[in-house]
Amino acid sequence: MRGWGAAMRELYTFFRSSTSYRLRIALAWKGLDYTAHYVSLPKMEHRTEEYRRLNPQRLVPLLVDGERRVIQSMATIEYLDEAYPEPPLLPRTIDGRAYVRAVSQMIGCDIHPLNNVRVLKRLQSQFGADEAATKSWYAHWVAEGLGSLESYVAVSGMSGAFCCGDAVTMADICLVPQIFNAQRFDCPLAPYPTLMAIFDRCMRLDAFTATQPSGQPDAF
Ligand SMILES: N[C@@H](CCC(=O)N[C@@H](CS)C(=O)NCC(=O)O)C(=O)O
Repeated sequence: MRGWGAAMRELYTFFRSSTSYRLRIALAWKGLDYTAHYVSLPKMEHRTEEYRRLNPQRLVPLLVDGERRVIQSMATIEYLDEAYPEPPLLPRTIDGRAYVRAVSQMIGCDIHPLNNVRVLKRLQSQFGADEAATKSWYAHWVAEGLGSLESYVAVSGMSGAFCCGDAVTMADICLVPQIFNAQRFDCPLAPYPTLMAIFDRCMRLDAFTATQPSGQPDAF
């Protein structure tokens, strides 16, 4: 184990949360141990006063690293990369970093927020969307987002075994959980051969498989 003692690092996580999965992968990739706290989204544990005191945004994940509390999964991955640089999750070159951040944000800013739990719930409570309508909304934004991402990664000239060359980066850490989400909602994935080839390669690595949703102690 590198870095600070395991007792000083804590992750607030929910097994099915793709943003939590991002951090589980990043921590595993860097060999950083932590104590997990399981926050059930269906039980609304993230909306309790107790959790709000830890994370005013009332979302998972939350990383506590010693004296630091870090929220927002992509900001947290960048934080981990600065605090524990090896192995790196951002490329050394300015072009590589711009590309990895762009891929990550296409997922983290333009796909995931539209399909988040509270957005789907709001569609149902405010507009009366039933399960079929909710699923169709979900599939629409996945198709729109992954379609653009497939084209971008395929023509970028930057990809290799992984999104950026042959090294795992934050981009792959954002991609894999998003594919898990798409699979859970039965979204067709055949139109994204480049992304799925990268996904398959990631899923041969321990950091991605050992941290996947179904293997988490809070999975049901
Ligand atoms: N941009 C934030 C998003 C965090 C987020 O939305 N987490 C979801 C789980 S994947 C959540 O806590 N959802 C609870 C809700 O929507 O009420 C991040 O990347 O950390």
